[in-house]
Amino acid sequence: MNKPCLLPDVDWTPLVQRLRAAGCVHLVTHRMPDSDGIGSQIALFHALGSMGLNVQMYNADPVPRICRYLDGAELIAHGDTPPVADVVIALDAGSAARLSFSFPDDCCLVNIDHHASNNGYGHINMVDARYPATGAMVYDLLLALKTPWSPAIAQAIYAAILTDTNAFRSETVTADLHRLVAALIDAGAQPALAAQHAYASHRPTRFVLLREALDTLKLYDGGRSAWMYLTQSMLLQSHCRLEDSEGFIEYARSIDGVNVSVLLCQTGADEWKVTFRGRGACNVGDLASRLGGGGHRHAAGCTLYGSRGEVTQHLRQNVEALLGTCGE
Ligand SMILES: [Mn+2]
Repeated sequence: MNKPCLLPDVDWTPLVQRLRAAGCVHLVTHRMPDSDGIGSQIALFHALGSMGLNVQMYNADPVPRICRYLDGAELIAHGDTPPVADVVIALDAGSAARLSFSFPDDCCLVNIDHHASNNGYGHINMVDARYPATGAMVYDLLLALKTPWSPAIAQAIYAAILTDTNAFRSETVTADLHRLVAALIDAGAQPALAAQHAYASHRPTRFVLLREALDTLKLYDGGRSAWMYLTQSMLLQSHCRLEDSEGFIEYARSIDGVNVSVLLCQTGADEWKVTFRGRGACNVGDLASRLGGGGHRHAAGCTLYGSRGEVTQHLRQNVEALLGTCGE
């Protein structure tokens, strides 16, 4: 059966032509990579390799635990010195700052991303917020490249889509997306394996941290906003890293009547990584952009500086204003 393209009106031709003329390609995703970034990277790595290109995967940060089972994850290097390449493809990175590298002027920077807040920092920009995941963009790109499919490629793209749709629970899930996913399963993707690694492979210490985080859960704005925080001492005491808190915000988000949820994670003495989730008309992507970050309509984030009290107060005002504009 032919694989269905997800968004047939997207023109991949300029990128396909550039890749056919490429020699060395460097694939990179954002800092603190997630399954969408890593899955996209691995799928494209296998596909471009089958075209005979010299492909390398290199990120600022290591591969998170939940992605290490993917075939090819062991080939992803990390550090501060990216490889030299004539084409650099940034995947799932909403801004150049999220990559943490600067690239030589003579390389062609390709920006493949589905964040609405993406500012088009590449020489070739394939940015489309209609896609549920960057992995789904790579799927359409591979159809345009006409490269052969393998179970490793299908699994990597499946993993990307699974987590970016919050396990097929987001508003971005459509019948066309399910047809795409069916094609991935036909090509060898294993949904149960992906779910096992994404949602049932936590370290026990995560639950020590979760208990701490849930202790901080508070509702404000008449029950329409839910707030949680994590400090560095909580991480230290529970022997956890920031990646162990992946998914904590879903507890705040899952409360009936909550339209905006906020998780503050302390990443430095006066530095806070803020994660937002929105519901209905509450566009937290716009809010995060105004605060110097970015993301999607219902999932976004930013970094703020100050004491927890200062940052919380600033956020409370902004969230209250947002709730005021998006009705019940
Ligand atoms: Mn993504």
